[in-house]
Amino acid sequence: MKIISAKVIVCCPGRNFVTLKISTDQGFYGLGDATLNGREKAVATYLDEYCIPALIGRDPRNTEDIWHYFYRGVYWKRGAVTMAAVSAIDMALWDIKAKALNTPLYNILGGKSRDRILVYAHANGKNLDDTIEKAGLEKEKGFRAIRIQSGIPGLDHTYGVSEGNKPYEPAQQGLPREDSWDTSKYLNFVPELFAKVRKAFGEEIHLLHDVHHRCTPVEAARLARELEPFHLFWLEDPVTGELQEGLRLIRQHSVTPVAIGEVFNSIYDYTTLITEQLIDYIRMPLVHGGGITHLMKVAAMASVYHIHTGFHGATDLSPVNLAATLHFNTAINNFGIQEYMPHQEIVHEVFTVNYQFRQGYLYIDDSPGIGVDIDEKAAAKYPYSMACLPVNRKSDGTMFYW
Ligand code: GCO
Ligand code: MG
Repeated sequence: MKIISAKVIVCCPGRNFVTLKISTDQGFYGLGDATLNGREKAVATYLDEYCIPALIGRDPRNTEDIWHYFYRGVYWKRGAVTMAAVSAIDMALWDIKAKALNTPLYNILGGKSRDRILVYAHANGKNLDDTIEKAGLEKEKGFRAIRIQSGIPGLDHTYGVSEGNKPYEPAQQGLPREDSWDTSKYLNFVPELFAKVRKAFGEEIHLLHDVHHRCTPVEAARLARELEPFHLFWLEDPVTGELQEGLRLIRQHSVTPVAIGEVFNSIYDYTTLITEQLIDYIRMPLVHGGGITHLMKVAAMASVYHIHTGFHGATDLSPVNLAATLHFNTAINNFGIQEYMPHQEIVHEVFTVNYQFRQGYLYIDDSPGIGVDIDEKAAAKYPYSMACLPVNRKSDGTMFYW
């Protein structure tokens, strides 16, 4: 089998997505997600200019060799843009490989370790009461795990909280919005938030929280310790991803489980964290972490240290990534939980999907390959529209992490 062509489809059904479609001489084609929120065109260009010409003529079944060609073989390796491109190639090749064998992707990744995938929902209210109400609505939908984010008294915009009644979407049209931040207001509020949420729902719901990289190690250690009585499923990104040593301080002070890595893109971002057992969940998604070939290795390494997966799954990761991830989660032993933020209806005009939510779990069907298709005519109706993630400043104007 040979790759005869490949193209990048950039579309904006409500938000931007970058999809790679690789076609073969035997009629099979594969899809890969290459979406990097706010930097979509950089990945599209990397694929168009540098990767696609080097893919033509290769046997798509050689996923390991092709992965190393675009990773090890490239002098300027790693980085979010490069790895999103590598991920899309890898995902599309595994899609082809499974379709050629007429079997769902999970079958060639190890078969079924489970029939359903535990997912977590998002409750993001304007304030404490609103957040409890929103969490109640998610519980009524059947979710057994809910991420709790809330507006913080005294701050105008808070990470994770939607505008008005719209679904949460961090990327805004045009140049980045400037948010403002105050760590002490945040740290004083969050323990009270979790005390009330736990009281309202009891112990049977899993609660999660995303710090979104905004604490120093000692602040994060204080937060993790103060949240201990409320038994979080996890505390996410308590410190910035690039500061691996920061996780040591959190571990020394608390047993609140920690998840990290949605902005990671290499196994080398994880080696200290895994081998020193500083974390409990890996979040680096297939779409930004080099696809199935690479994540299989990261997950295997994590499993040696009793660390589980909990992959990033916000709406800026396309349905192609979500479906591929569900196959991956179905097959591996050390699956933990999957983030699930449903895409808006308009997204499904472009992408037809093979997964369904029921009572707290996602179910993937047994169609061959990844099982997601793209309607290119529908995609053409929604051209790219520039949108960026916000930036963040402390209340005195100092540039900060968003
Ligand atoms: C999450 C993430 C997202 C990111 C977004 C950036 O845990 O789901 O933190 O909300 O901010 O995906 O593009
Ligand atoms: Mg996050």
